Amino acid sequence: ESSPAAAAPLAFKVNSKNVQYTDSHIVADYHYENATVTKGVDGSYNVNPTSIKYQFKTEAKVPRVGLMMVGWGGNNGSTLTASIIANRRKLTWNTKEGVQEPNYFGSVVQASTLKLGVDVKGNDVYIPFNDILPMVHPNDLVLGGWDISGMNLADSMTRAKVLDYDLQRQVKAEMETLKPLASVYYPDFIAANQSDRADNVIPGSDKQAHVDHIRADIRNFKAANHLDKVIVIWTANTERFSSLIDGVNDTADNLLKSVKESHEEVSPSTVFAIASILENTPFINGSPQNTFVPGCVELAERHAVYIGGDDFKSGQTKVKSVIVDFLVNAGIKPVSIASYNHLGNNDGKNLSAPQQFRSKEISKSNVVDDMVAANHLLYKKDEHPDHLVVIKYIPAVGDSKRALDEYVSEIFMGGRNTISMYNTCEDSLLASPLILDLVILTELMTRIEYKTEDMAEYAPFNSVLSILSYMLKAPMVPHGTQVVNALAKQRTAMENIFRACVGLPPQNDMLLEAKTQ
Ligand code: NAI
Ligand code: DG6
Repeated sequence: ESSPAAAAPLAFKVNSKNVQYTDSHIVADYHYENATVTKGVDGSYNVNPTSIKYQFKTEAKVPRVGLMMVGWGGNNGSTLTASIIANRRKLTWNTKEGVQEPNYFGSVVQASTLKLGVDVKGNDVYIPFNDILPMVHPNDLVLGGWDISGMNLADSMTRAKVLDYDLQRQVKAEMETLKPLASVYYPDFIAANQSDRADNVIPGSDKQAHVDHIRADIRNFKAANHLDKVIVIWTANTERFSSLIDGVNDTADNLLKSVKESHEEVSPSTVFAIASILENTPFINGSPQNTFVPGCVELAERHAVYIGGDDFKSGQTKVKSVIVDFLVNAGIKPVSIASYNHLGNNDGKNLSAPQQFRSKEISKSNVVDDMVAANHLLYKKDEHPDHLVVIKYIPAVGDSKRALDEYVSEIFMGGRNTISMYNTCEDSLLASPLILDLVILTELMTRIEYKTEDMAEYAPFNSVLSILSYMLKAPMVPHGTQVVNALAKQRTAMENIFRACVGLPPQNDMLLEAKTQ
């Protein structure tokens, strides 16, 4: 193994007895304040404030990290690769608007800021999000991955038709040297219309051999590139859901047995997840299918490996998780949400098949449940707005997805408010930065441990990384815990957990300094 890169100087230091900086770690004492609520027999609530003492320990040295993408030759994979090369080499390119410089817009970690505190005059002070704790820079990621299509990354980029020609031209030679590893292909899981891409597949139908093959790929990639860590992300085609069958994928042992027996319900994405977990490598699912069958989650927990999913949350759903949150918190009652999409890229082609569309329909449909459930003044128990999701494939629009949404809400005294939205964007330019955020934050989480007063040793967080929810349409959470879809809450959770790691209290916007002058 290579030695980690030298620790970069920290962007700030917190002057507090609760925070210690050692040569290798940031150690912070933190009081987690909450309130436990119980309902009395008369219907009134009893509220008991709680305070739990945590200690967070963060390894400060940023390691050398590899990102392996499953579906590397797709629109997201090729776009992200070309964009990282352009950023690394500080390339500029001509467009009809003028000269364009590379950036990481759309990445929370790279292009957003976070409030650190207030200055002596009470004005907010913001830092880059990635200064809150030491994080990997995308330019330093070593890229690799698999695809059932054997095209090199330059040809994949041309096929994707996402980036401007003048940029493609400049990264072509480097991209030509990049070729995806052969992958696991079970035709039954993705649309039949994808079969003509599948010219780069691992032979045979022995699923145990496939798991072993992918494990060896991860090990070899790590060794060849002198990496400290690898993160694997699924950005391949949306698969159909796997059937959940007792004895097949319900427990970790049954799932491993099903792999040995090459059971038909073990999907390619689950093969990749199992291989990654067994290699102690975090695995993120950027597509909607149920890769993380219960046995796979148990396997991750058994090996204490981080997993996260499901389905990148790029445009329509992100807006939905803002708008519905705003309406419901304004006391306005959404009664119907109709969401139409049409797009012409390979993702749209794959989603034109009913079973793959169904996976996406499910992940796009459950995104307002928590916001609705939070307001019992507007909604009765189990009442929901009507919610429809339509996706159509129109080749001519390519990667430029169109999303049309109509929100109808009930307002004061029986009135109606209709909000209509039309959103056009290159889908892959929204999704690619999310891959970076997911990978960078997952890697950071592998360097954070916690301890409460009744724990003798530090421990990692739960294997299911719900802190990634901001980037995911159907966020996975630890078993039995609540899902949060509201975008603002998801962002606040990220900020406050990272602030806790440097001994800072949760964000608040009270501005009492100003209000009590
Ligand atoms: P794409 O269709 O351009 O790329 C997918 C790639 O996966 C293709 O190159 C295909 O050959 C490959 N592939 C299929 N099965 C494979 C397997 N078993 N192993 C290895 N490679 C395999 O799709 P795109 O646009 O890059 O999206 C990727 C995934 O991300 C899709 O599932 C999509 O639904 C999901 N997603 C995309 C968003 C976006 O805005 N682009 C947003 C949310 C999710
Ligand atoms: C059309 O819905 C195709 C999908 O793959 C979406 O583009 C993707 O899931 C993004 O969805 P959203 O709702 O996050 O914009």
